[in-house]
Amino acid sequence: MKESVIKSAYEAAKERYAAVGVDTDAALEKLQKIAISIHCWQSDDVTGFENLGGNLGGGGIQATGNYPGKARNIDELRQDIEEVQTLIAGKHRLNLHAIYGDFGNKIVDRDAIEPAHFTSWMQWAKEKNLKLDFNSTSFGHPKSGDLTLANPDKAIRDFWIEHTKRCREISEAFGQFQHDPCIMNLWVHDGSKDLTVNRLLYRQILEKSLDEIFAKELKNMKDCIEAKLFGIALESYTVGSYDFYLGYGAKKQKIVTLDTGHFHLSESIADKISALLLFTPEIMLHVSRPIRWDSDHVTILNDDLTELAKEITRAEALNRIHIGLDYFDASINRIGAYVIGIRSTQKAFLQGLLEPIRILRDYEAKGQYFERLALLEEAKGLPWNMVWDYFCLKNNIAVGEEYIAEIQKYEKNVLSKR
Ligand code: RNT
Ligand code: ZN
Repeated sequence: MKESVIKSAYEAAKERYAAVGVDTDAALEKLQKIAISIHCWQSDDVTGFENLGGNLGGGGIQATGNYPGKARNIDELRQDIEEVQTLIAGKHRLNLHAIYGDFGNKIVDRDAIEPAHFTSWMQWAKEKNLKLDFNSTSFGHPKSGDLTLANPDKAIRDFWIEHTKRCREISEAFGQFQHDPCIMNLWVHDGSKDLTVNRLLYRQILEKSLDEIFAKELKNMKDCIEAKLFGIALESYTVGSYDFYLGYGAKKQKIVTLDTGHFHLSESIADKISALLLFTPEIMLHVSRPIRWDSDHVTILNDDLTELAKEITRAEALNRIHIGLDYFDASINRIGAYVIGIRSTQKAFLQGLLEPIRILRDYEAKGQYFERLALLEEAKGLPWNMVWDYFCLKNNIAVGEEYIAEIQKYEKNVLSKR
């Protein structure tokens, strides 16, 4: 695309936005600083590099599709992330799961992982200007079963408590190394396929396990806890429901992770932001796209996402929000899936930053509700996309659909040879 066209379009957009009291340069400056925590697991369908012979199904999550080119080892995964980096603007983070350690050919069980298994990740991430985040992994293991941290069987429970404690130490090591707190997410699939008469019991056990895991104060990492509505084969009951973790997070001042696929489909995740901001320290997001269920489709720029981003910018809460992605589509080019999701998330936040909020709030304060609704409608058509194109140009990355050709090239030269 011609540089001069993008620039003059931006100048026109800038004027148009100024008319509704919005400074596009200031919005771009803020967008530049938004870091997205890129989930490593889209590149290999959540397989990981353990040599334990586990399978995903064990924990109620599922990647569907069989598109060629999936990353088969650490080098390929890193190569893919490096490719993604060339197609997105800004400085971002990489979100690792415990099963992605650098284990070589060794079998390292989950209760034996340590920071040393992630040294090469820390070094590589530093070279690539990425900060690391982390996740404990309860699924895809012979001891996963239906219950991990909420298991009445002490031996199994202790195994997972040990695993999660070790994950916190690994996160701490990341945080120290990168001089920036590592955000560690804890999600366990624990639940029941059919009716249970012990709802309280399992929740009591989970609470105790969490207390034990979090007993040690760590300074360079932050804990997040993630709820879920249900999982495949665990449909009747989820121990770590939203009520459970919201209560736990408010009481113990832990960060609650909002995965946009983990609620009833008609529930607004955007509406939760302002409530959580009042009672929990920060918020972690898992931006995903549920289709009929927690299907983890590639994130796209839809109303749910723009509303979520707007609620965050309206609350001026960007400094209290961690934006992570969480989807895994194995049916299309996986690098393309990354780039679509990351760019769409940035576009949503840009729209939030460009909202004519001052005038809208003024209308609202005066009870001018027709005017408020009219401007909200008109704002949807303001030329945010010209601002977006300019953002890409400024950052020296593919503008608009130009990135499609880049990904096709990568598929031809790299992915098709795997
Ligand atoms: C599962 C949760 C969880 C996982 C990742 C892989 O439903 O969303 O966050 O998707 O940890
Ligand atoms: Zn999630």
